[in-house]
Formats: sequence, C-alpha cells, structure tokens
Amino acid sequence: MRIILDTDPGNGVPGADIDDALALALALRSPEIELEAITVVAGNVPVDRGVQSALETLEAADVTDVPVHRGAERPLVEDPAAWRAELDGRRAERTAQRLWQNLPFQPTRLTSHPTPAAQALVQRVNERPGEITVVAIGPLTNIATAMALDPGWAGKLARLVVMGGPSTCPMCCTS
Ligand SMILES: [Ca+2]
Repeated sequence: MRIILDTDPGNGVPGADIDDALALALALRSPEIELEAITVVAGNVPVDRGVQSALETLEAADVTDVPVHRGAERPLVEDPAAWRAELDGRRAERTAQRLWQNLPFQPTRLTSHPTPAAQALVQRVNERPGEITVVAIGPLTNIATAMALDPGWAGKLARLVVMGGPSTCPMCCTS
C-alpha cells in the first residue's frame, strides 16, 4: 500500500504529543506499507519543528529515502495565536522540563525536500492516480491546499484517511 503521511509530529519537544511519531515509526516498520513521502503541517508544534521531528524519526529508524516536505505554517482562515500559545506553553511546564532535563539531544543530519507539502501531495498523486492513500493525522491545511491546487485531486486518491475529531481548539489537539 502506497501511503503519504500528512502529520504534525512533536517528538523531541518537551510537553508535545508523540502519537504522530509512533504512527510514523509503525509505517516505517510495516512491510505492507510503502511510505512515499511525509508532509508536515503546523499543529502540535510549529511547522519547522515538526519537520525536524519527522527527520529525527527517520534518522533514528535509519531511513534516508523518504522525502519530508514542509507544509502550511498556519490555518487558512483561523488565527492560530491562541492555540499556538497554549501548545507552545506546554514546553515551559515544570513537569515537562524536569522530565527532559539533561537528556542528550543530537540534531538530525537529514534535511527536508524543497518542494512544499501541498505541491508534493498533488504531484505524487497525479503520478500514480488511484494508487496512493493519504493518511492525515494533523490539521488538514495541507490537504485543503492540495484540493485548492487541483480540484480533482481527491478523486485520484486510493483513499483519504483522517484522524480527527472535536476538540477545545479546533485545528489541533485531538488529531
Ligand atoms: Ca497529529
């Protein structure tokens, strides 16, 4: 199964959720999954930190051939300031700081792909119409942008699988 994982990983960040990194690690180690690409969106952490988290997970898994594409840094419409402050504020919580103090940290040597996430989503699906499943486990801004770039894009997917739901902050937290 060919998959693109659209994600907002926060592994490596004190107080951030790690579920996306677990999903990525599972995909990397599942023989039935061919991970075509990772597209990153702002959510649990700012998008640049999410890109680093994805790259760090790939490096830890000794995988160097899966491209990571930087995506949307904010929602299309909503002002993210309030939930950005809430999520980023978790880093300063005493428990998170205590748990993370003195942990060794090595920055990744891997780098992201220059093609932006939404363009990558459109290009890869158009190269293999009907073959790629997109698994979206972050805010859906990259998906919405891909649909805006190519109105027929969704119809060329094998499937679109979304992990989402209601939340106190509608763009993140539960996805
Ligand atoms: Ca997520």
